Amino acid sequence: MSARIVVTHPEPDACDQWRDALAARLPAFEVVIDDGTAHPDARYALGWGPPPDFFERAPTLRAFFSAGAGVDHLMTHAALRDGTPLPIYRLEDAGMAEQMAEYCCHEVIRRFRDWAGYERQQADVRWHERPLPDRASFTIGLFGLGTLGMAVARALQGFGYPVSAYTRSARAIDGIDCHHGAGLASFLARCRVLILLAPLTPDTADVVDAALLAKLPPDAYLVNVARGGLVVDRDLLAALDGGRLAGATLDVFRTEPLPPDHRYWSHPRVRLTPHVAAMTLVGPSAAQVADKIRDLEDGRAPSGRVDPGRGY
Ligand code: NDP
Ligand code: OXD
Repeated sequence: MSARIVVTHPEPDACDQWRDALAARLPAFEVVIDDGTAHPDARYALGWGPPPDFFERAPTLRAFFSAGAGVDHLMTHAALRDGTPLPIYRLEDAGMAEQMAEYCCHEVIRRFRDWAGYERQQADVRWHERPLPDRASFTIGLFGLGTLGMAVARALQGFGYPVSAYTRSARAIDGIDCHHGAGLASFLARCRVLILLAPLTPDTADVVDAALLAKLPPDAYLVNVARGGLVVDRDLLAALDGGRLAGATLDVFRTEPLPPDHRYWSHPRVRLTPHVAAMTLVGPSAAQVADKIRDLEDGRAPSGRVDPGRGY
């Protein structure tokens, strides 16, 4: 009997796509979609937000693969949140880095070139050149400089923007002004646009609060493409209402879908998208997961293993 891989995902279409993509790349395996029954002999599983009893029903797993780059959906799972010996692997780029760079550059350029101002002028039938800010002092700050953050940083540098970054550990990267630890305040003080691209962990939960926002330059702009849980919504709304922050582009929220009565939907200083900054591409992602499964089968250690102590 062939070894089994179980796919668990809240969206039925995604289950079908992952099952077919993995089965095509791993013919020696039987790939099945979780149907809520026991999987006494499953060797690997892949997915997003597994049901509460999933790990009890699949006690023989050798690894779980996240169907995304983020693993907060696993690190907060009741069976895993107190630390887990089960190896968890995350997606690394797999076609997301390019999308994330595109999304963030779009928002930065929109702010830098003041396209919103030109849209207002068009509505007023007004021909007027708006001033261009000094590019050399228009620093873009990245809170998190991992696989996706690096792609964003390099793309922004391609347009000539100075890039600063704040990370959990000390980093030294050519051309990027790197900060960590107590360097948070000096990092924030130069961010004309602050982009959040760190995972949601106990250390980053609620990190963007009133105190942090107050350390940004007046008229700064926020882009959150990480997780909604990094931001204290009440404090962000207060900073936007008071004009302390010029605006925010939000792709991720504490509750998704964002409830229809949430103030973000209609706030004049908020632009929002429904968690699409970098979408999982099943083809390249399944190819990456298949490579990792082959590595494990052959006794090699694949990259992208989550450190449960760090939470990412
Ligand atoms: P990585 O694990 O490659 O990078 C994470 C980065 O965050 C690292 O630089 C890490 O620091 C930094 N970090 C972690 N903890 C902290 C902290 N306490 N303070 C400051 N920095 C911290 O992740 P990816 O780049 O692949 O993905 C980042 C996140 O993007 C994902 O976790 C996910 O939440 C989100 N995402 C959103 C998508 C969307 O469509 N909106 C799509 C895909 C991902 P260090 O370098 O020291 O380790
Ligand atoms: C991810 C995401 O983590 O889609 O990949 O947010």
